This record gives sequence, structure tokens and C-alpha cells, in this order.
Amino acid sequence: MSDLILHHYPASPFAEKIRLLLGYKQLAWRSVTIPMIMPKPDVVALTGGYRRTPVLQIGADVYCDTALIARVIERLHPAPAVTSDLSAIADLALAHFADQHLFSAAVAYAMQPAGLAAMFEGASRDALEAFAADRKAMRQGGSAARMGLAEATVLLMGKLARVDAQLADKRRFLMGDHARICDFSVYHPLWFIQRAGPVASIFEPYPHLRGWLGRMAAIGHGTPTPMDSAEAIAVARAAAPAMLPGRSLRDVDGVGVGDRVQVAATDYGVDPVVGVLANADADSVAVRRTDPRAGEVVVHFPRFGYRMTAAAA
Ligand SMILES: N[C@@H](CCC(=O)N[C@@H](CS)C(=O)NCC(=O)O)C(=O)O
Repeated sequence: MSDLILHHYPASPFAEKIRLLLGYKQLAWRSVTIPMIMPKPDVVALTGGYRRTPVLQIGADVYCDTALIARVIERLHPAPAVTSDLSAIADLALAHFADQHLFSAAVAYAMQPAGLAAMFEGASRDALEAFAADRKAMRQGGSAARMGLAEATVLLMGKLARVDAQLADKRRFLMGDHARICDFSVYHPLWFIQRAGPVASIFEPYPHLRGWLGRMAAIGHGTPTPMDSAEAIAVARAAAPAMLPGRSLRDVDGVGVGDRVQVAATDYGVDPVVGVLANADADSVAVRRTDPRAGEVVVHFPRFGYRMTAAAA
């Protein structure tokens, strides 16, 4: 089986979600450190435009968005499972709430002045300004507005108390004694706050929550081995994308396999990826493109939060 290659950077919460998932499954993986801000030429060589973090590469297949990345890892490495048919809707609904709303709240809360000072301690003024400008540009054209501090604070206060109450019966994880995908999605925004110095005091009233944060952190990251981004591109170039069933939902999407399409996130980081539709089902779409450096690659996206439209030939 080809290596799992994760393109990420240490401070990324969504990357932490996937690093911990790799750890939970005790996997060995290749770790490519990517820039925190644009330009990211080696990421874009693989994705064709998608710039968010993380991205999972397996040979010449490139998976965007942690909702899809988590599903791919679960399919390839089912044990120990983080999804169950018996609680799928509850797990996925909570994961989705956390990835969207808890994450937005955590960013707003962690980036208040005291948090920013702790997170960017030692960084130059230029670096801070470049980061702020990059994130502002990333929101252009997207549907997601930045959450205000007051809204973020009340969302956190309300939800943290409930998470603490849910863990009070001594269960190890949110849904019982096994970690589910929602554990990883609830954890990563709170991990981000934990790294923001004094603002992490928001967790103090919640002992059960703090215990769970510790158990999640103890999962670790599995066995990463560093890889250079040029080597990752060479891996893609040397590989052929995986075979796909070649299905599509033309009556729903208005486009079918073989059509030229563009796919873009709708919330933020909406840079489109253009290629030929290789497969589309209810959960994901796959676009084939040829890159001057990476060769023929297939870029995969989840359905939710992404828009696919016909692209000019
Ligand atoms: N829905 C996406 C969100 C990913 C996301 O927002 N990642 C942040 C980092 S934690 C990001 O891309 N920031 C801008 C960047 O890294 O360029 C996912 O689940 O992967």
C-alpha cells in the first residue's frame, strides 16, 4: 500500500485532528511541512488550487478537507474504528458542528489580544501582518464571516459546560469508551485555545473536560517520518491515480464523468480546482488534472461545503 503523506504545519488545528487520528490507528505516515500562508507552490502543484491545511496524498491521489481525509483513513485502516453505523448520524452531526462552529469560535477566542501575544511570541511585526493579510484574503468570496469575540465566548461557555457534563459519568470519550470521529473534531478547536496562553483558563471550571483533553493528547501522532515537498511531488509523478468506478449524478449535478468542471469550497479558501470529472457520488467528487510537475493526479473533495460547476473548455 502507498504511503500516507500528510501535508500540514504544526500549528494547524485541522491538521492536529488528522495527526491524532493517525495516532489513534497507530499508523506510520510521511510528514510534509507546508507554509502557513500563501504562496504554497508545492501544495498547489498537487491540488491545482486548493490551499487549505491539511491535504492527504496517497500516490497520485490528493484528498482535500479533513471530513474526507478522515473517511479515507477509516476505509483504509478500519481498526480501531472511529465511526459506527449505530451512532453515525450523532457522531457526524457533532463532528460537523465542531469543525464549523466550535472551530470558528475557538479561532475568535484564541485570537483575542492575550491569546495572539502568546501564540505569536517572538514573531516579527511583518510576520504578524503577513498572516493577518493572508487570512483576510482567504475569506474573500466565501460565505463564512469571522465570528465576534462575544459570540465566540458565549458559544464556548455553553458548549464546554455540556461537554463536561456529558463526560461526568467517567466515560473515556464523548460517546462512550471508544473514540469516535466527533472526539477528534471537538478536540482540535480546543487544542488551539490551549495553545493560546492565558485564554486557556476558560477550561478551568471543567475537570471532566480537562481529563478528556489529556486523554486525547495522549493518543499522540503515530509514527511520522519527514518528507520533502519536492519528494512528495516526485511520488505523485511516479504513481498512477487509483481506479475509480467512474460514476456520476448528472441529473443532480448537471455535469458527468468526462466533463470539464471546477470545484471550490464555499465557506473560505474558495480557490477553484479545474479538471475533468472522474467520479462523483453522494459523498465526494474526484477531479483529474495534469500538472507540469506532479503529472496526472486525481484531486478528491467531500460534497458538503464544496460547489461543483461546469468549467469552460
Ligand atoms: N473544512 C476544512 C478546513 C481546513 C482549515 O480551515 N484549515 C486551516 C488551518 S487549521 C487553513 O487552511 N488555514 C489556511 C492555510 O493553512 O492556508 C477541513 O476540514 O480540512
